[in-house]
Amino acid sequence: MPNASTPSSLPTEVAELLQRLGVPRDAYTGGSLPVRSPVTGEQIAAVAETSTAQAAEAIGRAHAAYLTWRNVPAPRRGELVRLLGEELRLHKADLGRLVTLEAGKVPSEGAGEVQEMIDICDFAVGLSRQLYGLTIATERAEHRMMETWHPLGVVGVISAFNFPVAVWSWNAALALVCGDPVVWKPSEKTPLTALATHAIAQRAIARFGADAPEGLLDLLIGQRDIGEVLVDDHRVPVLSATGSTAMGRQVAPKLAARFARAILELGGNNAAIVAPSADLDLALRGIAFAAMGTAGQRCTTLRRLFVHDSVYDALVPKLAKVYASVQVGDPREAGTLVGPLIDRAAFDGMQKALGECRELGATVHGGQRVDGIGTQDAYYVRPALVELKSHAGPALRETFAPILYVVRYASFDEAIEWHNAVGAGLSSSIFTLDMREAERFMSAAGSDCGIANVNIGPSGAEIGGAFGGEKETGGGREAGSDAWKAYMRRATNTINYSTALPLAQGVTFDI
Ligand code: UN1
Repeated sequence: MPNASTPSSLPTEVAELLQRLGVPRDAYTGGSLPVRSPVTGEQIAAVAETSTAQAAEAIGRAHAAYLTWRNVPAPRRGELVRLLGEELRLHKADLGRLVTLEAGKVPSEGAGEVQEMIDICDFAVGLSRQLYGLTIATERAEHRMMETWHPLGVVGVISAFNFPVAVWSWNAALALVCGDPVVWKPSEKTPLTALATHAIAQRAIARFGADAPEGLLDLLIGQRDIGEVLVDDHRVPVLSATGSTAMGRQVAPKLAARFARAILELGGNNAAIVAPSADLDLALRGIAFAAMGTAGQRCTTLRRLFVHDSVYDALVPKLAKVYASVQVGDPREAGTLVGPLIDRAAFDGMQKALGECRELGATVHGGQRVDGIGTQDAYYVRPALVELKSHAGPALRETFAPILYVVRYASFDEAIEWHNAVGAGLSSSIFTLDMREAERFMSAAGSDCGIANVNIGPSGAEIGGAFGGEKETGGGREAGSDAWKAYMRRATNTINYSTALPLAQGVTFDI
């Protein structure tokens, strides 16, 4: 295990990575925004911030780019995304490592995040030849009715620290093939991976050539006021925002007031049901990754577990053992599965929730700080498993930390009721071998989430499906399936190739 005496060359390694990834030195040295690595807690860079005036200028450039880019044929636009995917493949190791150092993810998850970017690029390249509209039967003779999909305009992207680059790519890869420029405001906690991604994308643009207008992809570094520029600017007809439900509550009314589209990916309070017939060994592994992976800092993290009375004693003590033994530590060390929390606020939020649990008389396994890694400003915790007497208290809200609340249930109806009794509606799972239960869970009367899985935890979705959720999760859908439609406008076209002018609904208007 690493300890405080391990000499840290982290800032040097970060600078080397940024250099290899093509980020100019003045973008990350001497700027006004300090960047801290959650791995050691030390400062690793000082990034130059975008002013609100510069942000507005970037939106202006992006809007001008839209006027050109929309006329480039979609399959040709797809070629740019193909090149982006190629550049990401070339830089996967370095960008993945930077995700580890800046966001604290363990290496396989850092690399996995870049793989998710590559996957969505591949998906979008295919999509660039499949932006299909329907041909619709018309009620009028010698007429044709069809729909066409057109580019919409500048797409604003506000992303969070926990998926510092993949969320941009879900939006950017689709937006680009759909004919839309992208202006991105990453989390102020993870600007370095954004700068690196931007540099990679600029290389793809340079290879693509003159068809790509200036301002097609832009990056705004800063705090909330910079995000607000994107929210308020009428030249941004669609905004994808990932973050807390509180953030969504601020953003959504402003977008609605100017009739912009909102793609909101907000909080999750994801649950799993472990039914009497569950394969408990598989459930144990599925739960462990979903609840402790990414140190509980995915929006899809498993936070609530409903275990049937008949299997509770066979499963929960084993789970408690895994919680006690899982390797928590510096993500640069081999074997680490649980890295650091992003910052002190995350640690304090976790301790507060655990305190409330103790007051409720819950049994709390783990949750304590793991010392001796990095500086005092690095926050490592043993994941917490909390056996609750009832589905109450902090289990009803999202705490962005590795806490898994476990509640015993007796009837399937009761489990479904508790499952749906929270504000968020992102992801969900059931572990069962009973097909009736599985189907009920996925039915209209089952899980109310945007994602409902069987014998898989709620996290770690592939990009081929539409990603997002209901209720306080915000209703947005990104990535696969037909999520692309949010980035385009639909026109319904009716063409008359007759010499008559029959009106719909049999209306006559003889002049
Ligand atoms: C997020 O946590 O913001 O399904 C996104 C997953 C990942 C994406 C999570 N593919 O867990």
